[in-house]
Amino acid sequence: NSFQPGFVIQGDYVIGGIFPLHFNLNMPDLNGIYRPPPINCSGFDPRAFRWAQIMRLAVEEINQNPVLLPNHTLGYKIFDSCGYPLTGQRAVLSMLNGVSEENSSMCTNASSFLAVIGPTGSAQSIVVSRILQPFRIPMISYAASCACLSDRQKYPTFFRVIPSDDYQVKAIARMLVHFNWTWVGLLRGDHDYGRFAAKGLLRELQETKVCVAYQEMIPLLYNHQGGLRIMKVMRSSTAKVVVVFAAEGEMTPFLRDYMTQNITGIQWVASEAWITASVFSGREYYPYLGGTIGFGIKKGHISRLGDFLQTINPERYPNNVLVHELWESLYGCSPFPSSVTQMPPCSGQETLLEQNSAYMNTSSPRVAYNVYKAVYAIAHSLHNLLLCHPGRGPFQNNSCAQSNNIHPWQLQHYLQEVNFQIAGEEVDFDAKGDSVPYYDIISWQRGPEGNIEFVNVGLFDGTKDVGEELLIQEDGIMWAGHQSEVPVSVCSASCLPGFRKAVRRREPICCFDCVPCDSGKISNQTNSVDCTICPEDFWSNNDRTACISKKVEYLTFDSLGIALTVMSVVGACFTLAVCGVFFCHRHTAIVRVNNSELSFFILFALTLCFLCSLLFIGKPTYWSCMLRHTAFSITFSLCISCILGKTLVVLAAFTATRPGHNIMKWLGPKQQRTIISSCTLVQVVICAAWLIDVPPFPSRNTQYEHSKIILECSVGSSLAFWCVLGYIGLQACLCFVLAFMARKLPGNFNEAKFITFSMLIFCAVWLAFIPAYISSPGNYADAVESFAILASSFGLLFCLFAPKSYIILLKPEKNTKQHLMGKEKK
Ligand code: TCR
Repeated sequence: NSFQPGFVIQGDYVIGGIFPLHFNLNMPDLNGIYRPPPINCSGFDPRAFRWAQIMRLAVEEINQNPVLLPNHTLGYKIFDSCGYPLTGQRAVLSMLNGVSEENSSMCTNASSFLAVIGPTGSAQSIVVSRILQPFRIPMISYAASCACLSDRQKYPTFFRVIPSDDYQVKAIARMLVHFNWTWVGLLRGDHDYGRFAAKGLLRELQETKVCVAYQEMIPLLYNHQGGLRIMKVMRSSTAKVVVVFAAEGEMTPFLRDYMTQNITGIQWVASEAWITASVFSGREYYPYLGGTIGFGIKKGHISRLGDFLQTINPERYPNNVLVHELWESLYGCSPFPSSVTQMPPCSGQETLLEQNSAYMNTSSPRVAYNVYKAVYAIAHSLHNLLLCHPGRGPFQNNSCAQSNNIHPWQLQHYLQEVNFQIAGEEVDFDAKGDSVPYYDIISWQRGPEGNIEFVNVGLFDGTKDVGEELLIQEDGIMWAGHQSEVPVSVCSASCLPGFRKAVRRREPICCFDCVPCDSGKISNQTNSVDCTICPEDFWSNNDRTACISKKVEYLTFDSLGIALTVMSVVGACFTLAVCGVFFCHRHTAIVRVNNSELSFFILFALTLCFLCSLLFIGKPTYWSCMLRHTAFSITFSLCISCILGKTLVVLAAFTATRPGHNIMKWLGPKQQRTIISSCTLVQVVICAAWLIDVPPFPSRNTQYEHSKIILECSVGSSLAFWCVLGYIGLQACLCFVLAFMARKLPGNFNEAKFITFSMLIFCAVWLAFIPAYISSPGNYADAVESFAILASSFGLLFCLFAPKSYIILLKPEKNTKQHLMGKEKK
């Protein structure tokens, strides 16, 4: 056991201290066949030794303090827990057994301890607390932070001056979210601290968008294979940020292997237990650990710390093994060489000045400050206990504790109540024995000599409102790999606007694919879960990032519209020109023979037909829609009626030449007009019925192409539409049949031939029109109809009038009655 000469003080009230003065456990073979040898601790830890010194310092200060505990002295005994539960148990048992330093076989009074300070780790604290419970001895841990220890039912005598890890995991979760590290690895030590902290972090992360890529455990008794296996996982994972809940003990061998494996690019998030471990601050660590960030407990100022620590040296404590070990570990030499150690002898010139050594680093004590606070907490409680007025005490019958026989449980009562100031900071315990949740954010930055410095870059104050707890000064921080930009650790890069997340099967939600939104849907934020449908009359843009109003389309004066216009105007002009020619030559044979009045009618109707096609160009309006089909059908009807009339006349004229037939009597100009107008009238009536009942109307077609609104004329009633076309078709067919019958009739200039031909063209055009019209998209249907009108008009114009015009203009010698009838004379 570790109380060493010079390091024990007797006092009126004795407190015990348990510190992990060594970090290595040499487990003997416990196979039960032979008596197991004692367990050996090795690997001296100067940092823990410093904590023990702080306890001594605090007790000395209190004993010298005339205000705190006047007329009483505090004593202490310090035990080595060796950093393991097993050895922690051994420490507390020997403490309770009261092994005396003079004679180790003699027991002293077990209850001489009023309180215990320590041990460090949660796992040891649990064991120690369990053992102390029957004696109701209160314990104050300066570093056991496991949230599990907040359970007053299980650990009724447990107090601590370190915040519960519940706050730390909350803080780490906030930080991961803050830096958008959504894909992290999680390492933990194999102990209660690591287990509960990892569990707590996973619980905290459940409500965030952070996912844990892997979770690995560093073995308690570190071994090379176990370490390499973890490093393989780390290397193969895409998670660049690794959160580690471990203590210095297992981190040291792990990091040694990590560095020999030469893994870089990992951004460490250190738990509080190793974020201030100065063993890792050497310059060789910087390439691997530089930029590490984590939460450290509050630091404090202990004014006499430096001076006090310097009083320790081998000359002053020649028989103290611990001081020897300190020298050995700090300077690598043995102050009093013996056969046991293989160290070279010390020169005697070694001085404790190095600020960076694990022992003398007094710049910002954190855990050490906790030890200091814990001792003071006991002193203040004891002080309050002794101030008790008889008859007004807190115990049964308002009694007080007897100053010469204080029971530990009486002190516990005062500990629970204690509230005092130390270096301007208030110290007290809540009902669960916990202390205030406050952390500094510490970042490992390169110092002037290339070594690592622990720089304070923010804080986490758990007493603040949600959302305001975390405060980080990010600028100037150098991250892992000496990078000035915050490292990125995501499973999948975030989806840009225009895409949505698609979760991969059997993978965490942080891993997803980005799928572009369908057309008509958009997402305007990064990382959208869904694409939203555009409102009516809106459509997605090409990038799918915004809804834009749909393009409105109709047949306008673009190239197609202009071509149609030109054709229709040219057609109309041609017709008028033919009309002019016929009018000038109205007295010539060819015009007269061929029923000039009807010809003019036809030309007039054809002009209208040409112009009709213009109605299809331009934005459909209420009026233009009504006019479009009706105007064209009536003019066409008129036109074909005239042609029909003409055919009848031709047919009649020749039949009439046979004796006994007086058909011409029935086909005088008057009758012709009647026939024409009645035929047209039928169409007019159909159209009128159509307009009155279900008139065509402008409509918006969004079905054909979703990104466009096509303005078109809905026919209103397709029955009416096809009736109208059917009627024209009927007329045309009739005309064709009659003309066909008359085509063989004699005469040099038999019009019936041309009529047959023109009707053939006409029918061909409109037969072709039907499928084209039905299958034409949107506004092209109008163009098709318009084109059909033009084509059939041109067809009629040319077939009926080109031959005559040719004779009139170019072959006037043939333009005689003799010639026209010539064939008959031959
Ligand atoms: N809680 C750890 C042990 C520990 C520690 C430390 C050890 C903490 N902080 C600083 C050495 C130095 C936090 C536990 O086991 O509960």
